Amino acid sequence: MSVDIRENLFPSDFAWGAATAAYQVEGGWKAHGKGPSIWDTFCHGKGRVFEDQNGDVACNSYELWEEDLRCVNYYNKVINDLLACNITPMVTLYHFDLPQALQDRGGWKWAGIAEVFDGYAAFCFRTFGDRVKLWLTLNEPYVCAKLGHEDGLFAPGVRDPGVSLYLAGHNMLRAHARAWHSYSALFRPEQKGLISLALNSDWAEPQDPSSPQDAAATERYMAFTFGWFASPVFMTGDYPATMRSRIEARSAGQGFPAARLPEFEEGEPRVLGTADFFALNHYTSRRVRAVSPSQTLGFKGDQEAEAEMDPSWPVCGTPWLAVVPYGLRKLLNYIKDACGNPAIYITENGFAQTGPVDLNDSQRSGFYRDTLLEVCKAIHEDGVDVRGYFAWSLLDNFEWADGFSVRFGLFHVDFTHPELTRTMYLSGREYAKIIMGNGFQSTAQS
Ligand code: PNW
Repeated sequence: MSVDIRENLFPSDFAWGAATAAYQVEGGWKAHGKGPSIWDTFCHGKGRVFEDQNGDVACNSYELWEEDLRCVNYYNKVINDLLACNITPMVTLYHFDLPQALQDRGGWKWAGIAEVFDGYAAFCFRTFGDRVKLWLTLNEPYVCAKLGHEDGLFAPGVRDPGVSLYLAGHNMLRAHARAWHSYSALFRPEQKGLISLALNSDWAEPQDPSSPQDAAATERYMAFTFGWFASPVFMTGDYPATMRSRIEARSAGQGFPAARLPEFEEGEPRVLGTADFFALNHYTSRRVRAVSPSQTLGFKGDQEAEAEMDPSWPVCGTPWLAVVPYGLRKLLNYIKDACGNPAIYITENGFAQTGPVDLNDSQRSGFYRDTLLEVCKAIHEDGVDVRGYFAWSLLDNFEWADGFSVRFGLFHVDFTHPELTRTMYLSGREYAKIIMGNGFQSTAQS
């Protein structure tokens, strides 16, 4: 079936959205009795974030959502305001900012965190679940594990190659599974919502398409990034076989008493099937090549693959983000095949701007258009069940270790102005037109 870009291109009930995250926009870091989170601690240290910036105030959404909002009712008010504006909230329970008090007990490396998370999730279901029907437990466990516990580039800033990331990832899966089971057993019968977790994934292709070594390295790369969390939840209930066998063999060779990749234990809540839809955060693509085996302890040695940019791909504001719209279509097909054709929400996708502010961000507008055309092809030509697309992000915000130097917003935020003035970018207007037309009918020339 060919796609006519002058027609409505998306299903009539397609969900359009824009995403944010608490630490990145709210500020209010000590407001109304809030204790510090690991990102507060991380940013208040030196040399970790661009120009030692922090999210103490960020976009100050905590106050600017409406001046008279106060702590207890903040999220209730946000949810009610969204519903009043005919916007359906999809709520993420954990987006990188763990309470520091839990980090002090070991954070995601502490097995007990699964019960604590489950209790917190149940509180949220009980408090907000009458109105919130779409839930995500965790945002990007891969990024939290790898950047937070292997590279130390994100909070909690742990640099412990090859060990901590697997433990943190494992406890995140245990926590997620418990929350899904609690929702299913205790809340779903009445609240009738859906719950999943947001997994980030690049699309990967072999550096040399004719090289079997590069093809195998590409498979390993997908197994170690996508499969690490998708396989336990959507495919087999365990980590990918290649992760298990490689890490087991290497751990033994490195003198560890047990494999560095934990086991899912008998008697623990089942992880397989604990997602009611697939939530995908996608930003970029990579070319992957095989590297020589190395005994160096770490995720990279376990994976034995090197991911690189294709020089022909344009790079937007931040160096890791090559713009490859077709990669999203390929990845959607990959998920369809690997995970049994799940309903998919694209819960984050976006384009970064750095340097001088350009409100006339035609490149970003073009990025959204090109990318959404690929999503359309995936829906209509490939039969992928894509249910929604949420742009990252609604507002320019605190971009983690890049501070305020990298801007992803549909709205510019003037962080030098005391009122943190919001101004819509051209891309915000163009995205609104796409949403209004449920496709490209009002913007397409061809
Ligand atoms: C996601 N990387 O994180 C997060 O969910 C958002 O909070 C964030 O603002 C957005 O992407 C843009 O970066 C990522 O280094 C952070 O590959 C870093 C990477 C990928 C995703």
